[in-house]
Amino acid sequence: MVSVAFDQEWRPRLNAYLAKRLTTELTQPELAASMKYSVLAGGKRLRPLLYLATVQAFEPIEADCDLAVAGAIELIHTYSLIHDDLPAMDNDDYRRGQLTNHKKFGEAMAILAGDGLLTLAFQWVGNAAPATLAGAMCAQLALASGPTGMVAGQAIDISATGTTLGALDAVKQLDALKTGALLTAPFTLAATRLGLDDQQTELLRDFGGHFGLAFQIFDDLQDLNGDAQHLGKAVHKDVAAGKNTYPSLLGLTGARNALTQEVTQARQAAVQLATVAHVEVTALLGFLNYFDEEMK
Ligand code: GRG
Repeated sequence: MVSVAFDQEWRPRLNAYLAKRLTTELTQPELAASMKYSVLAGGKRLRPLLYLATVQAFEPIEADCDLAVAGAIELIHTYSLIHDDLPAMDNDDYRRGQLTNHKKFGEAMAILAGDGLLTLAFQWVGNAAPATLAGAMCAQLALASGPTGMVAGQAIDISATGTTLGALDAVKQLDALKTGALLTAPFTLAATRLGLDDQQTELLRDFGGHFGLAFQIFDDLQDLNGDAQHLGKAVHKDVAAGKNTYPSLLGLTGARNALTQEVTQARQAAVQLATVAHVEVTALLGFLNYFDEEMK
């Protein structure tokens, strides 16, 4: 998925960092167990690795600061999954290959685990970021994850349940907030941490925006593969169920074309960034291989 050398170095370091801090810093045993259960269950670590890869394109990663910021992004992502799985939301039984948090620890503790992860993220960034940048980075994280970003997307999704949004633009807006905002956060946070100029920041945002859309289209296509043996039938099922997915709006070929287009645009943004900033973006481009399976 990511470039091999980058992944082999930073994925284990990030996982060890998360395990160590969650083991040493949390004092309430039941809450600690519940928070650790979901974070340490694994997951692709896409968002924190995107942050680290972006920083590394420009300068060496500073473990004390950058692992805290990367880890914080993963804490917020994990909180969102715990809350998304709750009976009041998606009511899911399994996540990351194991029982969902509320199935294991009960609903009340799962809510608190999510609350704990969300707030801990801001503690980590506030303490680890350079003093002159900590406020801005906390605000950026809030903007992406809170009521102007991911939480708003989730609210739109909940309000639209059972209705078909119908228009491609409406689905794009929903996804840009629900999954895209937190997927773009690694780039905006890295831009601030690195002190990038407006043009470089815009190109990174561009990469993040296209990556986020590609991620959602890919996720929709992959869901479909699991749904039925015959893809055409599965798309038809999505349409009949009023699902707001790219294949149900665009058809299978249309969704695959849209995925290819987003990946192409993300690649163009990264290549342009490499040119204007005179940096190496191999690790960033490596993330685009994630989508290969649906682009054959
Ligand atoms: C509850 C405030 C609140 C927000 C929830 C992220 C989210 C918003 C809901 C998740 C719903 C979902 C499964 C969307 C599909 C795309 C997605 C975000 C998948 C999960 O992210 P991955 O694939 O997960 O990066 P891992 O486990 O690999 O980290």
